[in-house]
Amino acid sequence: MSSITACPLDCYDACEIIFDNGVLKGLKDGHTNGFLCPHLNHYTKHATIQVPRYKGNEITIEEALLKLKEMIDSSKNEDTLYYRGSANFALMQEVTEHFFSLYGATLTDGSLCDGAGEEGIIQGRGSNKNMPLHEVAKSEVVIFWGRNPHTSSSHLLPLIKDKTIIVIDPIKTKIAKVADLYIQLKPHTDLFLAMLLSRFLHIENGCDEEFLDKYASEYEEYYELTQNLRIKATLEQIGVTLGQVGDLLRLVRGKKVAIVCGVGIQKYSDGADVMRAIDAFAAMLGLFAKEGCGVSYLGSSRDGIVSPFNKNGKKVSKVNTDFSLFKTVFIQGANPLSQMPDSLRVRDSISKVENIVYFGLYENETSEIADLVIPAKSFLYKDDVRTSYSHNRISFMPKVANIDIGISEYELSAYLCKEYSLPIQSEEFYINHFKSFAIKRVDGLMYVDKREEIPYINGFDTKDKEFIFLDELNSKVDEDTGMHLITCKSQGSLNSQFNREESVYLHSSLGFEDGEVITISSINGSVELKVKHNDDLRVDCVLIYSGTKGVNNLTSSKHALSTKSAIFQENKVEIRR
Ligand SMILES: Nc1nc2c(c(=O)[nH]1)N[C@H]1C(S)=C(S)[C@@H](COP(=O)(O)OP(=O)(O)OC[C@H]3O[C@@H](n4cnc5c(=O)[nH]c(N)nc54)[C@H](O)[C@@H]3O)O[C@H]1N2
Ligand SMILES: Nc1nc2c(c(=O)[nH]1)N[C@H]1C(S)=C(S)[C@@H](COP(=O)(O)OP(=O)(O)OC[C@H]3O[C@@H](n4cnc5c(=O)[nH]c(N)nc54)[C@H](O)[C@@H]3O)O[C@H]1N2
Ligand code: SF4
Ligand SMILES: [Mo]
Repeated sequence: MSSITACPLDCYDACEIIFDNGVLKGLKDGHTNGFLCPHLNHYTKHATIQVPRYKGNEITIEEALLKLKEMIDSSKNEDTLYYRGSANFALMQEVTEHFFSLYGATLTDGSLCDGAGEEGIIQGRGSNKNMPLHEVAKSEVVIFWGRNPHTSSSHLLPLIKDKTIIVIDPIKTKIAKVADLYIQLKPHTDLFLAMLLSRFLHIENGCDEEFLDKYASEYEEYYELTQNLRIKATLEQIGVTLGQVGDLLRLVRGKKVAIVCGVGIQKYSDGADVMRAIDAFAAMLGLFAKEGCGVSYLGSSRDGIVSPFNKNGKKVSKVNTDFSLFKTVFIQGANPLSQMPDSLRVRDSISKVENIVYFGLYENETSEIADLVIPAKSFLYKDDVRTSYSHNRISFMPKVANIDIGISEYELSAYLCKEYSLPIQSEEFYINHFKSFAIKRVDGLMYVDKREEIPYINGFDTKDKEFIFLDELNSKVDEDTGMHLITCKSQGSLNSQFNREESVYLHSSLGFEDGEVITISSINGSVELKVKHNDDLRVDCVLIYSGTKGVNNLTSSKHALSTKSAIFQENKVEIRR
């Protein structure tokens, strides 16, 4: 018998799946287009944790739950930390937070992902409403600005086949190789490129004045701010030519343009300003409130959904968490020992915790050090509903098969709520609650009811409905000649899940041999990795993919300037034999 479900992974696409006798296939209808990516094509082949264990010894699920309760009981409520990652994006994942919040444990806030960019968007527009996939499909020109669609959003590719493509990325990605215009700028200089583009657009009288007068009337002041940049010197420093600026403006003027941004541009302390400057360029072009135009980034997957769960409580940042302050740390759907910045600090801080609980699917650095390991059920074996941060579909995810291994988030929470006499509704109640936000549109598919298809159609969500431009230039072009760490997503892994990378990628002209082991270091720490040559990189870039063991020894756990977001690419690195 076949059933329809959806991929739960932290991915723009949120594909819909036909589960047919153990085989997963992409749904033909809608954006999934009949294909899945390698993660889901091989999903059932990855070995999962089968049996719970305590201090290395196998135990039953019942014993594991008793142990968990004992650990929670062993200290004051707020001395238990609840730390959830983003491995599974479905809505029922938060039911555990409901328990820990009611119980009075400490929760987390902050972002390891898109937080700085989101903050910049909110500063400018008053909210983060995303240009959905279906609108990108209606554009004539697509600018991939720090997004690598072949790796992280492959279901966008069939939708943009005949469009003009522009790519802005320090790596000559697969999409860059077929682009009409490719700009291989120096990392962490997008703010200046975006400002110069706005300035030249204004000089060429290319701004959409009708739109600006109505929705972004402070644009002349912003133009003045862009005049603080010295044109020739800045272009030289960022690795862009005047010709490229001219070409870009020629390709976008008067066209329906989608600027598709990824997290690559904002893994820096001033990541919010970078995103806001790109938004400002979009505003100067009048790309908001029009069909087929806009800026696509990571919207909120929860936009339009009201959570039925309790989520209040004291919160600490998930970027620089001081684990040592807690007696019990409950980790769900995350691998903080690999994916948080500054791994050496994380390892040291968490080593002081008496009770570390890991609730997940796979063995990894975190399960290795956990005192109590509780296997989760994968999405195939539990009921859920999911929404996306890149499109407006809502997908139902019924349990497609039964399994005796592991426990679902709902089952675990129901047990704990019962033990502590805290209120929890039935699983069916929550699933129906989430389903109530779905509406069937003319194409026969389900969408989140309250999301605008064309964001900001009635103006921005700021006080006077106007876009708020950056009014200060707080950053300078980084003139340090050190090597830039690029740590983006790999094709084979989803962060630290599935087939993880093991190499450092360098331009061959740097003189290191393919296959030799080198040391990469920063002010935070170092890692040894095998070299692989990649001449699609700029010579000043060191590429170590997310999920590579040890990559976060190099990264800083400082927050971005205006929000609690990680800045994985802020540190410069050194390489040596
Ligand atoms: N296969 C696969 N897919 C994934 C993931 C995965 O691990 N693997 N992870 C998922 C998650 S959690 C997320 S958040 C998304 C993110 O997916 P994307 O938004 O695509 O993010 P990244 O891969 O981090 O970076 C994208 C591009 O930004 C470029 N870049 C880096 N620094 C700069 C810079 O300073 N300026 C500019 N202009 N470009 C820069 C990189 O070279 C890279 O090509 O992907 C999701 N999808
Ligand atoms: N150097 C570097 N570091 C990065 C990044 C980078 O680009 N470079 N990217 C950052 C970003 S954007 C993100 S989003 C984070 C991601 O970091 P994490 O959120 O830690 O994600 P994963 O590495 O995918 O680890 C998730 C674990 O969750 C478990 N899991 C999967 N499904 C389920 C489930 O249904 N239930 C439960 N209970 N557990 C499950 C699996 O065991 C898996 O090992 O990493 C960040 N770290
Ligand atoms: S592309 Fe993304 S949503 Fe689609 S199957 Fe792969 S990981 Fe899942
Ligand atoms: Mo992410």
